[in-house]
Amino acid sequence: MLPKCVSICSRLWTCGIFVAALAVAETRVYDFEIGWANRNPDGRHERRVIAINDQWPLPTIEATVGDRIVVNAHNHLGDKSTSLHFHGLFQNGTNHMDGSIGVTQCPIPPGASMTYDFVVDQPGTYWYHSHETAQYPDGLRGPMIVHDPDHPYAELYDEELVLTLSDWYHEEMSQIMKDFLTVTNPTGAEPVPQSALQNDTHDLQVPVTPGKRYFLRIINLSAFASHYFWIEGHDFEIIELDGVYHEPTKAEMLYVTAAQRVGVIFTAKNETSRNYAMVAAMDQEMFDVIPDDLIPNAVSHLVYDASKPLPVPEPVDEFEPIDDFNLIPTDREEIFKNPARTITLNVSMENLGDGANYAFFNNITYKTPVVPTLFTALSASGDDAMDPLIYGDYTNSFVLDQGEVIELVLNNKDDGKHPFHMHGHNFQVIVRSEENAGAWDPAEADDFPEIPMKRDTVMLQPQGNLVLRFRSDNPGIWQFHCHVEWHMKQGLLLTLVEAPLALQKTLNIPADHLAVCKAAKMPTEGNAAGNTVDWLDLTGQPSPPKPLPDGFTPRGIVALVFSIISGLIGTVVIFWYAYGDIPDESEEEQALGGDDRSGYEGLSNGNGHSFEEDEGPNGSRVPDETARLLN
Ligand SMILES: *[C@@H]1O[C@H](CO)[C@@H](O)[C@H](O)[C@H]1NC(C)=O
Ligand SMILES: *[C@@H]1O[C@H](CO)[C@@H](O)[C@H](O)[C@H]1NC(C)=O
Ligand SMILES: *[C@@H]1O[C@H](CO)[C@@H](O)[C@H](O)[C@H]1NC(C)=O
Ligand SMILES: *[C@@H]1O[C@H](CO)[C@@H](O)[C@H](O)[C@H]1NC(C)=O
Ligand SMILES: *[C@@H]1O[C@H](CO)[C@@H](O)[C@H](O)[C@H]1NC(C)=O
Ligand SMILES: *[C@@H]1O[C@H](CO)[C@@H](O)[C@H](O)[C@H]1NC(C)=O
Ligand SMILES: [Cu+2]
Repeated sequence: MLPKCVSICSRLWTCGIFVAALAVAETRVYDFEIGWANRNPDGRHERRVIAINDQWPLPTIEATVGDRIVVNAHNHLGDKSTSLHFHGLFQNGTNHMDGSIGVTQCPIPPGASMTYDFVVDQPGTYWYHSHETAQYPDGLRGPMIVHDPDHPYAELYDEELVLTLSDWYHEEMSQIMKDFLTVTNPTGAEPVPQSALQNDTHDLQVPVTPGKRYFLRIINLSAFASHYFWIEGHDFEIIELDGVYHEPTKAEMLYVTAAQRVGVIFTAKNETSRNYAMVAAMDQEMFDVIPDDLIPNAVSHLVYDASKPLPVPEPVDEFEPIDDFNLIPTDREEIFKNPARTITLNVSMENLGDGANYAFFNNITYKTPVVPTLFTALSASGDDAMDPLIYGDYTNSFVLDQGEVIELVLNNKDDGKHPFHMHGHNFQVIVRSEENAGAWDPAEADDFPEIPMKRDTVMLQPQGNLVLRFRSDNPGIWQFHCHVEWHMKQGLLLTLVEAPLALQKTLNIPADHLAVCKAAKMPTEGNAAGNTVDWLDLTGQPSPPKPLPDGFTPRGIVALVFSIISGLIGTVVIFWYAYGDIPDESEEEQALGGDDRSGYEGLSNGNGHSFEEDEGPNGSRVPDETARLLN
C-alpha cells in the first residue's frame, strides 16, 4: 500500500507566498492499521506476525529532510497494546511522539488509535518499531529512510538499496516470555532464535547491474542476535553509521548489533560470469545454547546473471569485522570537553526473591511507573520537576540541566553483550573497551579520540566498559536502554529527564494522546506512583520483587534448577517444595542446606548468567570453531 502524500501547499491558501521556502517540504501521511497476519518468512514455520495494512514485511516509511510525517496508528491486534517508536530520530520539540510506553506515552490499547506527527530534520537510515515490551520481534518493525538532497557522498553511488537483517523466532513473544522471566530460568538464558533473515526472507535475490555503484543501507532489526555481514568477492566503503555520515572507510566484513544501521557503498563487478553470496551470520557467542533447529546464517545473493547458479558461501575460519571505532564523522565534530556531569553506571544481572534473573543499573532494575515519566514532568511544579525523587525509585531517573556536556560511563559486570541505545540523541563514543577490560579507569583519560565516532547504538562488551558523551540540548524524557528485547524485559533501562522546565514551557500533549491514557486507564498527572498531593510520597509505585533472602544465593538457584533440567527427578520435588517457601528464610535454608553450594559450582559459570554444561533443555553445547563454518 502506498502512502498518501499530501503537499502542505495544497492545503494552504498562503502557499504562493511560501512556495520558495517550502519548496520541498511535504507532509507524508501514513494510515497504519496494525493487526495480525500469517507468514512463513524462513520457509520452515508459519506463524502469526504483526502486520500493517495486512502487509508484512512492513512498508518502508520514506521522507526527505524537512518533511512532516503523520502516522495514524490504529491498534487492531485485539489482544495486545502497542506503540510506535521512530528509532534514531531526535524528536526535537516533539518528545511526546517518541513512542516509549511508560516514558512518553501510555500503551495504545486494542481498539484505540494515536497519531504520531513530527518533522524529520535528520537524513539517514532509521527504523520504526513497537516500544511495547518484547513486541517488535513478532514483526512490528520496518525501515525508515530519510533522503538527503545534499547527500555528501551522492557522487559515489548510482543507486540505493535497503537491506534488513533480523533474527526470527518461531514462537510468539508472549509464549516465549512466559518461560523467560521466571524461576525456571534462573540464569536469564535468552531464548535463541530459530533463523536469521535478510529482508524478512531466507532466499533474497538482489539483481545488480555490472559496473553500477550501490549505496546499501543495512538495518539490523534483531531482537537479540548480532550479525556479521559480508558480500563474497566484494568489499565496500562505510559512509553512514546510525544516520550519521562518516568519512568513507574500506571494509570487507561488518559487525552489526541489534538496532544499528550501517550504510555502505559497493561497486558491482564489470562482468557477469557468476553470482555472489551475501551472508549475515548471527554471532553465536551471544547464545547460551545452540538449539538443534538453529539456522544461524541468512544467505542472499547478488544476481548478475539469473541463468547462473546461486553459490553456497565459502566457509570462513574466523570473523574479522572492521573495527568501526576509528571512523571519523563527516562533520568532524570534536570531542565534547569538560563534562559538567559524569554518570557512572554499573550493569549487572542478578536473581531477585522470585528466583528470576533481572538486569540492573547500579543495583536498580527498571519498573514502569504508574504515570508515564513525561506526564509526571509536565504536571509537577517547577521545583518538584527537577527533583529526581518524584520520578520513582525504580525508573533510574537522572534529571539533566539544559545545554551541558554529559558523560555516561558504563561498566559491564555481566558476561553478556549489551547493545545500548539512547533516545533523543547521538552520542560520541569516547571509549569502547574489549571484553574483560574491567571497570573504566579515569586515569586513562588522555587516550580519547579527538574526533570520535557518533551514533545512537553501541555495544558494551562482556565485563568491558564504555564512555559516551552528548550535549543535553534536546529537552525531553529519553530512555537509555539495552536493545536486546530480553534484557529490556529484565529491566535494563534508565530515564534521562532532560531540562524538564524547558519542556513545561514548550510541550502540549494532544488530546488523542490523553485519550489513549484514558482508554488504557492510566493517569496523566502525579509522581511515579500517581500521587498528586505529596509529590515525594511514592506509596504504590510499581516495584521489583524483593532481593533474595540471605543465604539463598543465585548460584544455589542455578544449581538447583540445573538439577531439574538434568532430570534428577527427586530434586525436582524437593525444589518445587522449597520454591513455594522462598519468602520464609528458615524453611528455605533448610530445603537448600544453607548457602554453600560448592558442590554445584562446576555447573554454572560463576556469574549466574549462562549454562556451561553439555546439554541444555533445548539443545546441545555451544559449538567449537568448526561449528561456526557455514555449510
Ligand atoms: C528489502 O525490502 C525493502 C522494503 O520492503 C525494499 O524496499 C528493498 O528493495 C528490499 N531490498 C532488496 C535488496 O531487495
Ligand atoms: C544485528 O544485531 C544483532 C544483535 O545485536 C547481532 O547479533 C547481529 O550480529 C547484528 N547483525 C549484523 C549484520 O551486524
Ligand atoms: C570496471 O571497468 C572500469 C573501466 O574499465 C574500471 O575503471 C573499473 O575499475 C572496473 N570496475 C571493477 C569493479 O572492476
Ligand atoms: C561500580 O563498580 C565499581 C567497581 O568496579 C565501584 O567502584 C563503584 O562504586 C560502582 N559504582 C556504583 C554506582 O555502584
Ligand atoms: C550494589 O550491590 C553490590 C552487591 O550486592 C554492593 O556491593 C554495592 O555496594 C551495591 N552498590 C550500590 C550503589 O548500592
Ligand atoms: C534541538 O533543537 C535545538 C534548537 O534548535 C538545537 O539547539 C539542538 O541542538 C537540537 N538538539 C538535537 C539533539 O538535535
Ligand atoms: Cu543487553
